[in-house]
Amino acid sequence: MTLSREQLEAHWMPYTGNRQFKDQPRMMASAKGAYYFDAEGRKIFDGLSGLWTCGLGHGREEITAAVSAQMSSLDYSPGFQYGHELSFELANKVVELTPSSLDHVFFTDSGSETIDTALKMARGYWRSKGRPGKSKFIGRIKGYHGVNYGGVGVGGIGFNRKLFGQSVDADHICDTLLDENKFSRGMPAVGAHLADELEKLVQLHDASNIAAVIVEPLSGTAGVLPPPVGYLNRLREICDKHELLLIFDEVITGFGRMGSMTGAEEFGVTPDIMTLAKQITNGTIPLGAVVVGSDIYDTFMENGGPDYMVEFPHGYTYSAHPVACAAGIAALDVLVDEKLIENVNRLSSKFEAAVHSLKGSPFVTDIRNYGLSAGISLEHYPGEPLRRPFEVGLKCLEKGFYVRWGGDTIQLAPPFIVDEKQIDDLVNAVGESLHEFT
Ligand code: PXG
Ligand code: PLP
Repeated sequence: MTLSREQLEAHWMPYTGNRQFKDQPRMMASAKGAYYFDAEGRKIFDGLSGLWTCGLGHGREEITAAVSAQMSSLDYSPGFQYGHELSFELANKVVELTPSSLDHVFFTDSGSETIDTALKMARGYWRSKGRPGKSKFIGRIKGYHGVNYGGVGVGGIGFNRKLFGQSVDADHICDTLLDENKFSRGMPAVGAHLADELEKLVQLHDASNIAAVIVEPLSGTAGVLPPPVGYLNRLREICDKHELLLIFDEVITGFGRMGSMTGAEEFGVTPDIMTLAKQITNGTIPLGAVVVGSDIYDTFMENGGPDYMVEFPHGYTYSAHPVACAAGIAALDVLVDEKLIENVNRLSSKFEAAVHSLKGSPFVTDIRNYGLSAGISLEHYPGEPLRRPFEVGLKCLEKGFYVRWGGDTIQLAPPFIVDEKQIDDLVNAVGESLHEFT
C-alpha cells in the first residue's frame, strides 16, 4: 500500500471502525466479475456483491459504455423544473418491473434518501386528504431503513439509534425471529401471528394517528430474516382494515436477489409504496427510487394548487441525475436480457444446501436464507456480541473471501453470476474460519 498511516486520517470512513481499519487497512483496488483485487493484487471473492449492490458482477461493459456516453453528452441537468429523457425512460422501466399497481417513480440518490422521501410522501398524502393526524409511523424491531433521520426513527436496530436521540414519531412491532424457527430453510413455517402485533399497536395509538407501516419484506442488515409464511399477507390485511399505508423497503430485495424482480412479487404481497436503490444501477452510480400507485400521485396532483405550483416540495440536487439514469437503464437491461433472475432461482437451492451445511460448526446458533442471501448467527463472546463476526470476517478475508459482518451475524449475498463451485468455496471459507477458533 502506498498511503502512510497519517494519510489515512483525513477520511472519516462511513459505518466503519475507523481506528481498527486505519491500523489494518483493507483496500480494494479493482474489480471484475465476482472478484475484487486488493492493493497487493490479491484476488478476493465478492461474497456480498459489494454491499448488496452488484448482483450483475463488476466491470460490466454495458454500464461503463452507457455512463461514459452520458458523461460526454449531458453530464448534469437541473432536476427541478427541467427534465431529460433518460429519467422518463428509466421510470417506465421501473414501473414495468415492479407490481402493476405501482406506476409512478420518484428518484433519489440512495436508500436512505429513498426512505425519508417515502415517509414524507406518506405524511403529505394524509395531510392532502385532510387527515393531518395520521402522522405516526410503525416500523419493526431489527428493521434497517438507512441512516437519515426518518429512517433511523422507523429503524429497529438499537445501535443505530442510541447515539442520536429521537427523530420521527414511531413505534415498532416485534421482529420475526422465533426459537422454533432456528435453521429454517427459506420462509419459516411459524410466525404469521406475529403480524397481529400491528393490530395491538393500532389499538394503542388509534389508526387516526398512524400514517404508515414500514418493513423490509426480508430483513437484510439484521442478518437475513425471511418473512414467515403468511406474515406479510396478514400485515397487508391489517393495513387495509385500518387505512394505513404499507411501505416495503426493497433496497436489498429489489431487482433480483430474492429470485423475483421484487420481494413483493416473490412473497405475493403488494405494498402502497416501494423503496428501491442499490441493485438498480448495479451499485455503479448512486440512485434510489420510490415507487407509488396512482392514488398517492393523484392526491398530490389534485391538491397541488395552480398548475405552476410544486405539488411535492421535495427533491435532491441529484434526483434523476442523467448519469445515474444511464447506469440504471443499462443495469436493468443486463438483468433482464441475461435472465439473471433465472440464475438466482437455479442456484438458490444449491446455495441453501451449502449454507445450511454449516449447522454444527463452532459457534453457529442459527442459519437463515432466501434466494441468494443468507445470515449466520454466531454465539457471543461474553458481553461482546459484535466481536466474533468481525473476527470471522477477517479470517475469511485472509482466505480471499469478502463477507459482511454485522450485529451477531455473518451475511452472504454472492453475485447472481456465480457458479456452484464458487458457492461451495465461499461457504467452505466461512466454515474453515469458524473451525480455526477451536
Ligand atoms: N433500506 C434498506 C432495507 C437497506 O438495506 C438502506 C435502506 C439504506 O440505503 P443506503 O443506500 O442509504 O445505504 C439499506 C442499506 C449490510 C448493509 O451489510 C446494508 C445496507 C447498507 C450497507 C450495508 O447489511 N443497507
Ligand atoms: N444545503 C444547502 C446549503 C443547499 O443549498 C442544498 C441544496 O441546494 C442542500 C443542503 C441539499 O443538497 P442536496 O440537494 O444535494 O440534497
